[in-house]
Amino acid sequence: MSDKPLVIITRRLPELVEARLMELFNTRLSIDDKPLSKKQLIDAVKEASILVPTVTDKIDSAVLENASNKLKLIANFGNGTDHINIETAQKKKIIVTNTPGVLTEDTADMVMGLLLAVPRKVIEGERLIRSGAWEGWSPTHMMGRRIWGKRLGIIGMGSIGQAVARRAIGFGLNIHYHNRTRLPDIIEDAHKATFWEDLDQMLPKMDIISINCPSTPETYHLLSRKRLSILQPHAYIINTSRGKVVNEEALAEMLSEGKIAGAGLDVFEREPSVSKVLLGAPNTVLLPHMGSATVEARIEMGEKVIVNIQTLFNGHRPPDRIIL
Ligand code: 8YV
Repeated sequence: MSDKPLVIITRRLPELVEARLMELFNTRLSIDDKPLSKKQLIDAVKEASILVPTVTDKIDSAVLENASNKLKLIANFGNGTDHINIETAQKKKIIVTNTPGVLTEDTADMVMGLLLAVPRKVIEGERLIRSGAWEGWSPTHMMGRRIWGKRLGIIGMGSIGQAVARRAIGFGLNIHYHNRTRLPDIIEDAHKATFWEDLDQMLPKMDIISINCPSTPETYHLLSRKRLSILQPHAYIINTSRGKVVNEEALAEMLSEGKIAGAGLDVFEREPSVSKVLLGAPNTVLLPHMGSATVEARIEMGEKVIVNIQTLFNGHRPPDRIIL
């Protein structure tokens, strides 16, 4: 048995990343790639010096209260850390890091994929062909809505929001955004972006909404039933951030009733479960949380994790610390 600090990885990571983790550290890999149960997570925080979780591990205060003094770092494999109770971690002097920057462009690409797929009925068309029921071209068949010239309202204009704006400009969309803080003029000008301090004022003017803010207590149900009801009935919603930012039940009902034109969702409130109403809603494209699922992003996320661990072992502060 090694006396080096133990690094516990909760899920399978790309081969390259796992091999490097094994070379560098006393690493325990996940064999079966199943999300850890609460009991397994508690055992892990009791034993590990470093824990490498993912979005599927709920590291709440009940889990963290069981952490031994050995646990120095939770090096999250992913950007969002809403599944980790950072406050309790900080109280227990456990550093939490994430993997910023490396999944920005891929997530923004997925926003564009959904933003094109929903109004232009891409998936519906594909399903029709495969069903064998296509009877040929007709002037009024599969009519979607034009993207060019429409207003895109981005909620959360951090690096992913800005990457979406850069792409959306190329598709002729007019960029609007709501953010906790207004961006400097130079960034606003570069994105030809209009700032809305008041989300309630922005929402009824938009044709498409893209949610790109993190999930925090403040953003929980930011798109509440009330806010969803002030959207124009021809509006589309794209969410690649976190399901909890939208009242999913209200959204599903309003999609089914035709009060919102459509939605492209890569994230859900209770993953991996998706409500039946949402599954049956029209003009809705549902994806299994794959916004950052490229080989490149997942390797770079692994590299970030390794750098954070190695920096700590070298006696320095890991670069991607989450600070409340
Ligand atoms: C990751 C994500 O795949 O980084 C995030 O916040 O939502 C995803 O793109 C996931 O978090 C991995 O843990």
